[in-house]
Amino acid sequence: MTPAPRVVVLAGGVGGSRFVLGMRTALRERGIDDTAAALTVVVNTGDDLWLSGVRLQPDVDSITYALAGVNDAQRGWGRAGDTERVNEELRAWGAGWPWFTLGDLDLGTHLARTGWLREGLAPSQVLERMAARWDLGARLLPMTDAEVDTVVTVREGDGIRSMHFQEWWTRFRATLEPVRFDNPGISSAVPAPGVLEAIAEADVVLLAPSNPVVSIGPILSVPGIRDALRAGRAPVVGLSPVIGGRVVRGMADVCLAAIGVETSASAVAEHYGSRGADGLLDAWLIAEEDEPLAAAVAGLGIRSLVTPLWMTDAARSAALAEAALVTAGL
Ligand code: FO1
Repeated sequence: MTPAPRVVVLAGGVGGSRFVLGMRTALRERGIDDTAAALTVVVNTGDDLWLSGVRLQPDVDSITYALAGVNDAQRGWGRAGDTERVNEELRAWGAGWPWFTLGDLDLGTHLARTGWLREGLAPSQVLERMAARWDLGARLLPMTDAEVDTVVTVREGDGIRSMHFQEWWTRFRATLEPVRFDNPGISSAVPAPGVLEAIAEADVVLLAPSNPVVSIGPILSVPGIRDALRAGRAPVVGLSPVIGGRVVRGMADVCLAAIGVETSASAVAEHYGSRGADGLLDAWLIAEEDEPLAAAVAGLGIRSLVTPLWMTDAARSAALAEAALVTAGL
């Protein structure tokens, strides 16, 4: 029995959740029972925000709920079958954001988390406590315990203004042209406990097909994480979030344009860079539709694997995760 591979996945919310579920299944199908010992997920916390006095961690909650099987799979966030009685009352009070829905069960999460934060627990300790409620089959770590919410600066008329990422995303649906994304305070943040150790001990580190700018980007911006990936012995394997010139979810193309990256599988690979050229990637998984780009990816010094990338169901997600492990030689 070969020892279980130690897999680290850097992930955002919705695309990340699907891939992480697929990886858990792929490891189980390899006969690994204790997948939590084999699979560590480093989660983006740039989407986090304070609202109505509670701390929300959307990507952390999306992945936790998905692994627990209690997520609202249609919306991609929040709890299955949730209700909105408290939300209606918050609206009646004019509290919070009228365009942002806080479900009743979801509020339970935010209240529990906020209470523990106020008692002095760090976000990573809160996550460990919350994750223990379910048998998630993976270890979840926030990228950092510091508050580094993403701020989007947008062009509006002939001026520019900044807003929390969540307002840009949920109120304006990313329709205001972004000119830059920042995570104030991130330069003095440190990786959450366990993150650097997990990367150092990993047999493979995977960049999930999440938004390269607002999901994977903040993780790589936490001081020490990029260097740990480059210094580590584990191959870094990325999965393209772009298929056939289109982003799979969300408004990643708008984000990519803001940082001058064209929406193509090869351009995102170039954005992450090859390990040999001061970048991160050893390998890059692209969709069959993008097979013509394989040569361009190879030209970057990055091994590419053409494989089905659409995670249309659990089996496809597991097959993709298995392909990523094989690409890493596992
Ligand atoms: N997204 C929306 O488009 N509208 C909402 O009202 C909304 C509420 C919400 C509440 C909790 C939570 O964890 C996520 C929520 N999201 C909502 C999704 C959120 O904006 C995204 O999950 C990520 O931050 C982007 O990936």
